[in-house]
Amino acid sequence: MTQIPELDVDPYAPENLLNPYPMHELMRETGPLVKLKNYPVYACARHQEVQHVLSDYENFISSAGVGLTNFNLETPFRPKSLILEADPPQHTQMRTILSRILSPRAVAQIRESFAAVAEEMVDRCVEKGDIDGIHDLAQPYPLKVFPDAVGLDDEGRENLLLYGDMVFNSMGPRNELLAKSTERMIPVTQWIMDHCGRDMLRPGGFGDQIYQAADAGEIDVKQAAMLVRSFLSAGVDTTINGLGNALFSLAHHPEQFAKLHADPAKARSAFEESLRYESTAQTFFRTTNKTCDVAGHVIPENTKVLCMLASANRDPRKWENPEKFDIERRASGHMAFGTGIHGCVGQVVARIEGELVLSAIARKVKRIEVTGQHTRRLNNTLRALDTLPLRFVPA
Ligand code: OVV
Repeated sequence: MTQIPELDVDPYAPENLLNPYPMHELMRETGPLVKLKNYPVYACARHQEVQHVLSDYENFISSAGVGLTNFNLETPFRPKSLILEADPPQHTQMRTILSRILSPRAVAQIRESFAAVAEEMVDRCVEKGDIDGIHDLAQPYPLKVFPDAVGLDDEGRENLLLYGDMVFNSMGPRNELLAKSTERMIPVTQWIMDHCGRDMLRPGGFGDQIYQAADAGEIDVKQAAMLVRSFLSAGVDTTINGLGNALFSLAHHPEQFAKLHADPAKARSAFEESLRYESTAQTFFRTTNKTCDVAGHVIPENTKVLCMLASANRDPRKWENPEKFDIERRASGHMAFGTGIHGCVGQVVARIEGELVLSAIARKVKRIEVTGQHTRRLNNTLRALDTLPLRFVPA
């Protein structure tokens, strides 16, 4: 058996967070499985191996954390998520509840209200003309519709942004980025936990529906609060940057935007392609439960395996012209939502947010112009924009 190649790359170095694509190519072309020199982890960057590791939940577990930190060796950054950082059968029980609340049927009921907000916000952007794609649209939209659907009050929602940034930074090393985002950890965590209580959640919303599962005896109230925490952790920063990355990709590919404008029904596939092309969640880890085999290589027990989702989404073994942003391609099979039992439980909600906003833009905007240099917000896990100066030329 051949030796596993060792690579001297740091996925968390600022230059790689700013532009991860050369590093992805190096990792993919070095082999199906590589070892990192700077961290005690193995990594896979090709589509096939990422899919393998994420699908094999019995060998590649989540309960030791899905970030760089191995919870068998170090204390978690916060009490473990009951769904993200859990394995069957505990995971299955929680997943059943959240998938029911976020099912296509349930989400169909909120579609109209999500659409109304998208129309209104895009109208305001068109009136302004010169906008910041992040601050005027990609951020306010999810920050309005998702917490509304969960059933939160309007006040203090900026805490959701700070908390999301913290949670996703905590999946990387304890670097400057984590230190900076945890400066306000105590009050932000306090706000989040306070807002996981039933008294803070509007009757009938997603949050309240979790408590209804507690009423039915499926879980206890402490578990219910922790599941609300999962919604507040995973539902905002992800969709903000999914939308931001979609706007970025469309603004930088005017010929693709022209196709969307000509046929707004392409909004859904345009959003899907932008998830493939600029994946919001760049990485997740698993931990080996026993000695494992990946692509003919042996990985020892209790070892972290880094899955490069965004790299799998540009693997030429899987995709034709992966570097081309093409809203007409079939982007299904991408790893941006993960796959398997831990595949994003909120993906139905994420997709309608993307579809509704892109559909409104497609109809109301003739052309998107880039009017200045965008800036990035570096995060250990998320591909995130800070600013995106654009002009929406009205249709
Ligand atoms: C997918 C995801 C990201 C961050 C947090 C959680 C889930 C959670 O369950 O708390």
